[in-house]
Amino acid sequence: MKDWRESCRSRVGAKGLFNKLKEKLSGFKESITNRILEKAAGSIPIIGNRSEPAAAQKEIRPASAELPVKTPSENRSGIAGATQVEAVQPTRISIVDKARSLIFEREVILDEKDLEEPLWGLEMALLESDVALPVAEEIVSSVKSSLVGSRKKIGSDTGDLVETALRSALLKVLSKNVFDFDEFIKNAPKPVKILFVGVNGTGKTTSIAKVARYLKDRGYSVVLAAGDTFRAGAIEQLEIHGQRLDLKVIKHKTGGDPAAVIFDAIEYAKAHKKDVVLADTAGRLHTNINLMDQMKKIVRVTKPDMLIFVDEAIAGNDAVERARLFNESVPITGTILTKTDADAKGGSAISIAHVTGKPIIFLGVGQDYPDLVKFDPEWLVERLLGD
Ligand SMILES: Nc1nc2c(ncn2[C@@H]2O[C@H](COP(=O)(O)OP(=O)(O)O)[C@@H](O)[C@H]2O)c(=O)[nH]1
Ligand SMILES: [Mg+2]
Repeated sequence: MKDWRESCRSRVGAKGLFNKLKEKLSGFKESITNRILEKAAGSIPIIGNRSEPAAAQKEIRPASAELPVKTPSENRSGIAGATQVEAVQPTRISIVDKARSLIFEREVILDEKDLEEPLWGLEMALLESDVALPVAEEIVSSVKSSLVGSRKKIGSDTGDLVETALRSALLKVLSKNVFDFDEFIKNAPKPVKILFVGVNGTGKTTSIAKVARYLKDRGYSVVLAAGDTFRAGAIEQLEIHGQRLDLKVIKHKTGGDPAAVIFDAIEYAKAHKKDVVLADTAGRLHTNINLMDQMKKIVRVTKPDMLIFVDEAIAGNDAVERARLFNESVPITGTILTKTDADAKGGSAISIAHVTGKPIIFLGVGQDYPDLVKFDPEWLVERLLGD
């Protein structure tokens, strides 16, 4: 089978996932790199490798008045034996360019003061991208501790140095809570009961259909429970997915008790030896006490093996805050973050697991059934820092 990371890559392919954040991180890399080069330029006599001063001199010669002249033998593009002599045109070399050539294989020590401004810029960039404050602070402090103090060998890898610091800071916050959905399904007693909750319109029903397809593709039998008995048309919406995916949908009438529908779906799954029950619920706001109490009742009656909170990445900090409050009300297993294909900021994807202490399980990356990506911190970091 094709490596799933490869298939994720092709799924989101040209889509501009988290483009704005990506741009900001790249701006940060550039500002630190320039800072390092400026510092190196200002401190060459002190930090330069004293055993090679001549080499350093040679490097900057093009900036001086003494221009190198190509000899005929060096003039490789010329006709052999020709006596044509061609002067290299003087070029304006900036202090950063000069430093770049001088400091290759030399060392610069970055102190807190050097990093103050770029790190402030990084924190602002993260906050503007809807990364939650404690998460932004943790990323900044982790980048700072990898860059400050130790002697850094500066060469062609200056950009790599900053990228490595950013990469490990992001991975640290993203990898705190990882969860292998496939392993869980494989090992859990059947039927595995999965309940989907969240506010209205975030993509619960669509995500249920995507997860159903994901499980079907992996050989599991699935039953759908039409637990959104509140919204007109919600049962029909799930039924259409059921028809398309050839899955049994257990339903009652609109206005019925959602806990009873889901309970029936579980009984059906037991009787027919189905592997997984995916239960839909009505959208509810975390501020609506009655509906939050109803959710608690559904959980009490149906005892789900997984409680998945669904929210949309484009909601940014709101999504993170809702996840936190849902998790406080009924402990969630993790989150499906939808509509990442429409989210340029990426802040909720970076913050939600950290703030709730529960993993992101899948990302929704579009409206079609295969537009579901199993969450992988390394994959996300690659999207943010890769070319
Ligand atoms: N672009 C995009 N749209 C999505 C995604 N997930 C769901 N949607 C759309 O969001 C809208 C609401 O989805 P629905 O599943 O009905 O939300 P629910 O009210 O939470 O059940 C629909 O138009 C879906 O097609 C996603 O990952 N990307
Ligand atoms: Mg729905």
